[in-house]
Amino acid sequence: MGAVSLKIGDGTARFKRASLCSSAVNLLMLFSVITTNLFALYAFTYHPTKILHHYNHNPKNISLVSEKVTLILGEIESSQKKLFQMEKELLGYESIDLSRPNIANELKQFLNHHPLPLGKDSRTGITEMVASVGHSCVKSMDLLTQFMTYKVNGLCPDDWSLGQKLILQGCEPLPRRRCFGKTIPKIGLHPFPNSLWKNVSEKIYSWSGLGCKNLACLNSKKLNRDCAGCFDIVHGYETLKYVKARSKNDFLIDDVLSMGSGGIRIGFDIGGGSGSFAARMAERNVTVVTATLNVDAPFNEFIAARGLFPLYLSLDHRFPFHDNVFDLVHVSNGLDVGGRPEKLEFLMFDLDRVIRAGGLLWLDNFYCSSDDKKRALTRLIERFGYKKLKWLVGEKLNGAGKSEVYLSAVLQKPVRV
Ligand SMILES: *[C@@H]1O[C@H](CO)[C@@H](O)[C@H](O)[C@H]1NC(C)=O
Ligand SMILES: *[C@@H]1O[C@H](CO)[C@@H](O)[C@H](O)[C@H]1NC(C)=O
Ligand SMILES: CC(=O)N[C@H]1CO[C@H](CO)[C@@H](O)[C@@H]1O
Repeated sequence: MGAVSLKIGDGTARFKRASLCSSAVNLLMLFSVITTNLFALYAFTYHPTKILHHYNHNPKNISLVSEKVTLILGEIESSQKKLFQMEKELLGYESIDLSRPNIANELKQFLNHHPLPLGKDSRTGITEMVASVGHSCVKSMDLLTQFMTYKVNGLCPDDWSLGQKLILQGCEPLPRRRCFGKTIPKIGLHPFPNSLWKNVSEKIYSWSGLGCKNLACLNSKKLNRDCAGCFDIVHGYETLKYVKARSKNDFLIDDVLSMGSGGIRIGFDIGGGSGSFAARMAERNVTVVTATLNVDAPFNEFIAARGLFPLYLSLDHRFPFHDNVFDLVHVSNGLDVGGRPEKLEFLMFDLDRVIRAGGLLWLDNFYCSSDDKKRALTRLIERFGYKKLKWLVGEKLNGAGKSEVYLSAVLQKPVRV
């Protein structure tokens, strides 16, 4: 069985390759651009005139000319194909080689292309069904094979954390499976909106693969910059967030809502911890989707138990929303992408894409590890031409008594023509 190439270009590209590799790709791209242009120059400027001049006493020879041009074009096409192939090999995402040994049979089943029974679909132009799986999965074949080893129609192994590990390694989206996921009885769920701020039995969450096995343990930890004790939604600081400011960097939800032109009805929260932002918004009749993985805690299940909408998605994935849909996007430290400027740019452009004109981008206590970083972020934001409705750079002391710089801002997306 030969290699099965994967669908690429669906926005799942990761940016984890070594910079050496990306500069090689850049060089290739440059080379490709130059050769293409040279060929074009050759084909359309210099050569034809010469040929035409040579044969212009007989118009029938024009077919000879067009023959030559066709040859040249064929030459261009084949060299572009070669370059494309080289580039793919460098990036390492050409295909998952299903012929190699120890590949799970279910992975082969899932990835095999299925020709459409009636040939080409006239509406979409596609001729076969392809399965969508992250191209970086090819780098985690052992884990992926483990993930795809299960009994068809049986119970899936209790391995959600294995799936998440793959996602964190860039294997996103994961392949689909044909086994039944583990179910946990969801007993004692409260009706909405009471569910927003009420405890439920912690037995309804999946604790496998997690260091903590209960909420008390989670609450004693700083799980990330936006979640220190964030699972205590009855007594904790979580109950004050967005309605009572601790520092001038904390904007209040009602203040921000009053800035939205045309009304704020739907929003997207990135890195939203246990979902309290969406909960406060729900109380104001605003529907917010909260994007989070389950790193170190059952964030998704917790958010869902509150009657809110969790979106299990890494930040490296293109947002699964159409352009210009959200009235508001709220981002806290999710934007922290490890100092790769181009990565932050891709993220910002994708954020910008999903916000509607006149919609708001709320940067909430974004931690700037250095002055350079703050300047870079400021320059990037200014490039988008947002109106700064609020802009505040503040300092806070961290646990170790060291001062840290935070940026909070409410920005309004302009109408671009
Ligand atoms: C709710 O759960 C938290 C743990 O997350 C606990 O500390 C708190 O006492 C519980 N509150 C009530 C009213 O049961
Ligand atoms: C939310 O919607 C309900 C039902 O339409 C309404 O009764 C309530 O006043 C609204 N709340 C706010 C804060 O707008
Ligand atoms: C150089 C060349 O091939 N010239 C040809 C142009 O076309 C005439 C008629 O078709 C031929 O007789 C020539 O040989």
